[in-house]
Amino acid sequence: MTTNIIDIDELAERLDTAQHTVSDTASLADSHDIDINDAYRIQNAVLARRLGRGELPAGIKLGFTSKAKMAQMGVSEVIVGQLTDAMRIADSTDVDLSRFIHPKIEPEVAYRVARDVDLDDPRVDIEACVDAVAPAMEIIDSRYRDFRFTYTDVVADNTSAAAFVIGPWQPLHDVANRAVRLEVGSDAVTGSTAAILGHPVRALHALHDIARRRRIPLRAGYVVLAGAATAALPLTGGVATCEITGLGRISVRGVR
Ligand code: OOG
Ligand code: MG
Repeated sequence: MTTNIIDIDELAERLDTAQHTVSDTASLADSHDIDINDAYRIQNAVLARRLGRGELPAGIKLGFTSKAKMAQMGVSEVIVGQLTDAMRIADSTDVDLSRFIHPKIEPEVAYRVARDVDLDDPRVDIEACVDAVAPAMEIIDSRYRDFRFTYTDVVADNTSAAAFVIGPWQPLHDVANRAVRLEVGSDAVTGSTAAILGHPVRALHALHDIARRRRIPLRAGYVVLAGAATAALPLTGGVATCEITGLGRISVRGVR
């Protein structure tokens, strides 16, 4: 039985508790009729709880900007989630895997927002609002059992955001058609930045559009993760490395 009476705070509490107690929860869609507006409201309420614990906004991530990810997760529309400073892991350091339920890692392109974006000014060129680009990896950790969710579930769950690593920033330049390689232990997956909506810069335009519609602030200093270029790999113990031709190589080591 599903219900269409939705208590945003109760569902946000459930997802937030799953995250910080490192225990999974059932799909919200099993018991509730949630539409996309409710899903973003729940996401904001989850974020509010994190900010209430002293975390600071650090950026925005896009999800499902590549066919590989859409196919892996069975979902087909671009989504956004919110990053905080507590999710940031320094390049070439250890990450404590006991923080996560069932972490996966994926290669990303990161952009840096150079100035606050006025969402009401139709003349704003989003590409002119970013000044740097870097190789990155995202650790995703769905709060849902077995990483199974619907489109609205994953939006409510802050698009599985759990942690991210950014490599050295380079002045903004075109990163079309760059080879991407992710290695985790003996597992590897390869792809191209072209998998990100044809060109990663299109992720910025998609973000600008969603940010305007959903009133998501884009502030100076924010990181934007453009979305994975390949399917994600399970993050087990050992070293995970991402290399993007011309952008560089970054790594983290999963430890328990
Ligand atoms: C949702 C997050 C998708 C991406 O880069 O496409 C995402 C998930 O796969 O659990 O971050
Ligand atoms: Mg991602």
